[in-house]
Amino acid sequence: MQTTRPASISMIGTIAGAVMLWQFLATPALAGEVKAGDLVITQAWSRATPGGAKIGGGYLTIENKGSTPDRLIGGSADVASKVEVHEMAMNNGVMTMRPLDKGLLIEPGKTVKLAPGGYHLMLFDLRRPLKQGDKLPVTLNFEKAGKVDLSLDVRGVGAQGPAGKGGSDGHMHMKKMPDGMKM
Ligand SMILES: [Cu+2]
Repeated sequence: MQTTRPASISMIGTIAGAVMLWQFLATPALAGEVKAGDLVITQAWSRATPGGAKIGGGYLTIENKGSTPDRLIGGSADVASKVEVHEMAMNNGVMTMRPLDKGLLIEPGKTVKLAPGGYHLMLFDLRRPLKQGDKLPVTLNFEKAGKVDLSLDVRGVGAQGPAGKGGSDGHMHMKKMPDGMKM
């Protein structure tokens, strides 16, 4: 949906732009598709953060259409001091998460989904709250595909979230999360 940007619309003409815009409005659940080498990234989104929350999450789907593996090793965002790739898992009945030190492997021909309750981007030290409807620019860093700019569509606080808060005392930054903040 890059074509909904004003610059592109002016290039392809008002009528075509209006059609594109209509298509965009008609399918609000579909985020834009971003291509980077053999990778196709779709459905990049985040969740609104309540009041003083300093941590946000990022979710997206990455497809590797090439014949060699790649790795999502990290990222950056103006809104955050640090962006990490995390994995969430049940550990002795407790939901914990940890950074993926070697990055997230994206095997050739496979699609990897970052979603609540599993792999996710973690945005630290948010400089402002994430608001529903925002387009949050982030840069992803892949081992082979390099740096990839995209934006996360910020959805509601409870969007596609797992039910319940869960006891999460196994991970340091979880302690800073206010009630109701779910990754
Ligand atoms: Cu995390």
